[in-house]
This record gives sequence, structure tokens and C-alpha cells, in this order.
Amino acid sequence: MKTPTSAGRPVRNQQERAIHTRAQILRTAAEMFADSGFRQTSLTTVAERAEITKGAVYFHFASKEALAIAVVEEQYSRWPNLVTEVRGLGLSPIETVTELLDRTAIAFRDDVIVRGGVRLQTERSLIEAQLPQPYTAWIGRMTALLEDADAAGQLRPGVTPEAGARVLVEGFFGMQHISDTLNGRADLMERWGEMREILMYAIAARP
Ligand code: LUB
Repeated sequence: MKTPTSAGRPVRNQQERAIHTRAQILRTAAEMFADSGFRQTSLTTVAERAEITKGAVYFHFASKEALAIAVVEEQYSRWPNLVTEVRGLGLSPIETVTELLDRTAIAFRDDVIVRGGVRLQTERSLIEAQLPQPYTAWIGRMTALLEDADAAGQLRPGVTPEAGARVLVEGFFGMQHISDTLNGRADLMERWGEMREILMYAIAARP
């Protein structure tokens, strides 16, 4: 294995090495899950591509199922931080919704952990493991943000925060899935831009 570095400096102690190795395994596995799916990926091929021993992989993850759970959990851990970052921009509630989903779309296109976690969730019926519940966290997150928009008079009359949240999450999921299937998400930002304009026209109050 190459001398590990973290933020450009050599990794020094055993704990740092373990954290670095675990992150390297997660990234490699996520990439393989995203590209080839759960069934076609093995701990052996993950170890080979990550250039670490199979023993080191088993030290961190007892099975491929455990690795899949960790990738999905790592994917989901991204979103609360992103919400905090976007909420800190001082945008109006409805602009916070669109900015959050704009940045989420970028992560769906570029972040290998997200890409791997999303594919695993689409294959969840094939995986004998208790993957985290999909969709509900995003629906809850968007409902809370749309409640803020509702309180600020930014929702079109008749649109409830819960219904708006479900439509945005359902639409975003389908949009990114079709973009992935047809173009490997190369056109994701264009497809999300179209959806955003049309759905927000239906959801947001007229200026
Ligand atoms: C999101 C997927 C793919 C919902 O919330 C989830 O579990 C999701 C599966 O991991 O899209 C839309 C943001």
C-alpha cells in the first residue's frame, strides 16, 4: 500500500491509519457498488482495487453486507451537514429549498459515496441486510423547510408542506434515477434545472 497521506501530510499514528484505511475502503467499495452493483462486488475485489489486504478489509467490515450498510450510512451522513451549510446562507425559506437541492444534485453527480449508496438502495431487495430506511429522512427534511416557507407566505395557496415535500423528493429521486440510467448522470444538472423550474412554479407562491 502507498504511504497514506491525509490532507497532504503523511498519516502518522495507528489510529489515523485505521481511519484512513476505513475511508479508503468505503470510497473504493462505493465506487464498485455504483459501477457494478452489490452482487458483482466482493470484499476481495474491493481489497485488490484499494491496494490493501483482505484482512484489513475484514478488520473494518465483517461482511459485504456490513460494508453496504456503512456506505449507505455514510451517504446519509452528508445531508444534515449540507442543510446546516445552506441554512447558514441567509436565504429566504423557499430559496433555501432550491439551493439545498441544487447542491444535492451536484453531490448525486460527483460524490462517489452518494452514487454508491443510491445504487445500493435501489438494489436493497437483493441485499440481505437492514439498510437504513430510504426517502423518509429527505421527506422530513423538506417538510421542515417548506413549513418555514409556509410561515413566510412563500407557498402557493392549497400546497401543504408535507405534499410539497413528497412531490419534491419523489420527483428528485425519479429524475436522478433516469439521468443515471440513460447518461450516468452526465446531464443531471440540466434535468434537475428543468424539474426545479416546473415544480417550484407549482409549489411556490406567486411573487
Ligand atoms: C434520495 C435515495 C435517492 C431521495 O432519500 C433517499 O434515500 C434517496 C436512495 O438512497 O434519492 C431524493 C432526494
